[in-house]
This record gives sequence, structure tokens and C-alpha cells, in this order.
Amino acid sequence: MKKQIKITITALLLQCLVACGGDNSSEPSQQTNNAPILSVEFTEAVVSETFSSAISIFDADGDALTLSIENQPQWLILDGENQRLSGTPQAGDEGLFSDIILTVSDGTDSTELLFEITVLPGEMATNQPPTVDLVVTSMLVGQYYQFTPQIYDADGDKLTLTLANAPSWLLIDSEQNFLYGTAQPSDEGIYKDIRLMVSDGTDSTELLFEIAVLPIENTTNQPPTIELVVTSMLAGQYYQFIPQIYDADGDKLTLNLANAPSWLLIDSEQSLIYGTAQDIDEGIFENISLTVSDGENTAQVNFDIEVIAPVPLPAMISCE
Ligand SMILES: [Ca+2]
Ligand SMILES: [Ca+2]
Ligand SMILES: [Ca+2]
Repeated sequence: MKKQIKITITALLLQCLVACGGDNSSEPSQQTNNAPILSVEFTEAVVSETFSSAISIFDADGDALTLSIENQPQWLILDGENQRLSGTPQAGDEGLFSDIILTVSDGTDSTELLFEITVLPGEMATNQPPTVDLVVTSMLVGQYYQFTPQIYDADGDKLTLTLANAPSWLLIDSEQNFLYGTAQPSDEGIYKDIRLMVSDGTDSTELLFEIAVLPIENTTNQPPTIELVVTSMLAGQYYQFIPQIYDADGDKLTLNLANAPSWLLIDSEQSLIYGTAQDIDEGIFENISLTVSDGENTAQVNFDIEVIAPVPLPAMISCE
């Protein structure tokens, strides 16, 4: 602005000098024409913001000047009367516009100015709203859960999560951006339209989700397993066989014995089988089954027991 005023004053002064000094002769002037000069303020334009830049023009002879423009971006308008370039670039106009030619003419000579304008992205125009994604299936009552949403912002903005319309036991850790909570048996049911919002400070994105709170019984039961090693028994001796039983869920297990000889018994408390066969029981007892149950599923092992009569000790033979 300062520069513009200075130029205008100078132009007036020269016009005055010409008017005062050179008007007394009508003889054809041999003086050569001075070409006009021009300059523009160097300014950067911003998307969605009004751009305006003054053009300074000057002609040493005080000739009437006209401005014209070529190769300008569509949004850039020349106001020749007010010696001003103006316009409002839109989103998509970001970048460098070069080789713009501004021409000033005094009717005889003209001067060209080659310049360029950079259009910067505007704050508002280029914010990418953040995205949020969350995979929540179901929760079992009594168990602590943590859900970490996938949040992303293409601009790298700092993101803030907020939760709305959530059950009271579902909480948010805004520092670390995750959800957590433990539902109680009285919370069983489906909670719909829970809103998770992520904001980058300018735009926000919302995700609606639901959580089903299931009773613990709805878990997939792991059936128990059983292993038993039984070889043979000597008649007259007490034996105890302890099966290896296991349940991945930690369920309480109960044993059941079937197709067993009467002398083979089960101790359900201690989960073992025991018994003493007699000499008359000598033989093979086949296909005895021992079953373990976790209350829902069972596992079974079938086995044979051979009862062997003890070999009588050989009689002492005395030699004479
Ligand atoms: Ca001139
Ligand atoms: Ca953003
Ligand atoms: Ca089980």
C-alpha cells in the first residue's frame, strides 16, 4: 500500500511537469515514447478466501494506460479500472499458477509482467474428517472386556473419543482411546444404538454399535477328557486305578462306571476306581466303561481287566 501511494504521487508530479512545461509548442514532438511499467504485490491466495492484489502501473509520459491479462487461472479476475487482481479460489484450485501475463499498454508501447500465484489449501476446506471402526461382538457377564476402536485421521490431527447412550457399566478411557467394562448378570440383554464419536477438533464421525451381554452358560463348553491305564490284577490284592480326567473350562467332573464286575467299585468323591478280585474271579473282564461328565458333555474310556490267580509258591523239596 505504501508503495502504491508513492507511485501515484510520482505519476501526478510528472503529469504536472508535463502540463506546466511542455504545452507552449505545437511542433511535433520528437521525444521518444516511454514504455509504461507495472508491478504486482506478491501475494499468496488461500482456498475459499478472497484474494485481492493491487497492480502498480506507471507511465513516464503520463499516457492513459490499459491493462490486460492472459493465461490466468479461472478464478483470477482483472479489474483494470481499479488496477486490481481479485478472486476466490475454490477447493481444487490449490497449487502454483505460473506464467500469468499481465500487460500494460500506453497505446504505443506495452510492457509485460510474467508472474505466478500460489494457492494454499484452506484450513477448513482440506480437513479430512476422522474415521472410526469398532468390532464388538458380545460380552459375557462377570468378565472384564476392553474394546479398542480403530481411529484414524488423514491429517494426523489429535483425536478425541466420546461415548453416548451407553450402559452405565460401559466406560471410556479418553486418554488411551478404548472402551472397557464388566457387565453383571442383571445386565444381560442387547444394548443398541450406542454412539461412539471421534473428533479431530474440526469434524467428527460417529459410529453406532450394539453389544449383547450374554449369560455365562452360553459359552461353548469344552468336553472333558479321560485317560485310564489298567493292566491286570492279582486275585486277592487290593487295587486302585486313578483316571486322568480334565476339563478345559474347569467344570466339576463326575465319574460313572458301567459294565463292571461286582468287585470293582467307584469312589465318586475321589474320582477313582478300586477293588479286590478273588481267585474265583480269574479271567478277563472286557469292555468296562468309565465315563466322565462335566454336566453337559461326557467322555468315556473302555477297558479290560484281567484277573490273574497268584502262582502258588513251589513246595520245598528236601533232599536226603
Ligand atoms: Ca508512454
Ligand atoms: Ca482431520
Ligand atoms: Ca467343560
